[in-house]
Amino acid sequence: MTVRVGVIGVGVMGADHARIFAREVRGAEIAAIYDADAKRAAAVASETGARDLAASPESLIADRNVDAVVIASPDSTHAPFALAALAARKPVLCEKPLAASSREALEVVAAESRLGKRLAQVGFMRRYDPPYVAMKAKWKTGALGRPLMFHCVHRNASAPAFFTADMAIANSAPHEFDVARYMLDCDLTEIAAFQPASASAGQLVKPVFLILRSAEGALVDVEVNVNAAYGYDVRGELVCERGTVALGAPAAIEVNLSHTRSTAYPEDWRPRFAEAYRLQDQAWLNAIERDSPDERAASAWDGYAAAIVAEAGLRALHEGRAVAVAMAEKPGLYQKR
Ligand code: ISE
Repeated sequence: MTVRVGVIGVGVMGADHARIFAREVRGAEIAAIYDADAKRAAAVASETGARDLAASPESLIADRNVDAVVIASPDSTHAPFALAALAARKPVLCEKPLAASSREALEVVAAESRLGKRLAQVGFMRRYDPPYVAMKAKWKTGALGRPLMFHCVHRNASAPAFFTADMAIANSAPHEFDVARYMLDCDLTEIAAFQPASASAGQLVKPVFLILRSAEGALVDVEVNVNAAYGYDVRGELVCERGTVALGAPAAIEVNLSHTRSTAYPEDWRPRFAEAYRLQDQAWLNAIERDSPDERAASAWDGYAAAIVAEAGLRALHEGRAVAVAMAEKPGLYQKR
């Protein structure tokens, strides 16, 4: 089976997904591309062999030659396009965040529940990253005992001038919120947020330090530092009752030169998570072929969960106190079977 994929938005991530579907996975072809920048759409279409340039996102979703839709347009458009794809009963892979607010994410959850079928997957690709997967498999063997703490570090080399501390919580940290829920197999119930004093206050966004509690009582701490300067660096260590398990550096080479041993850091997340994106996109295609969701996939409910934790985190930062995460009731469609 060949899934005919339509891609809405071919900026950084959309263009990457289009290349992955065209060249790096089995069972897909790029049927149509839409981007608000027509030149960019044409360039990615010719690079990926796309058959069609759609006139609008709506016409791409409605196109009978498009079986499934990737949404990688600006964040505020994710939920409306996801809802349109669900209305057309087409599987959708939506880049994170699923929606601009938890309320809007719940609309996607409600629409999918009404369909009675999980058709939406959110692009929380870390669930497919081999080191995170191995970390989870290790503690699940039982040898380490129960998880007590999960230390997370998320550093970007630099952030654009418009980036704010709120965006560090609403846009960057959701990766950790999702991977913590995935790793610990339970929800996050409380969050507190702090920022250090800094000599360069007022210039660059300072790091944000988050402490969360899980439903089973484990603690999660997350450093989000969007102006770390030295490179892209994601770390994680799970501290369990009898030992710990930490992420290694995948695909990093070690150089010995001039009396020094060194490893390089990438400029952004794409090299670090290249394999995770590939595995995620392949799993999405396989799920479409099987007509049942991938068990590791982030569902619309997971997209909602990340959004509601981020909203509690923003309140925690602004109000200077720990805030409880008030999750809606989980619809039956998303209960584990
Ligand atoms: C960026 O916004 C992303 O979405 C990437 O997936 C993430 O790894 C990166 O750190 C973020 O800045």
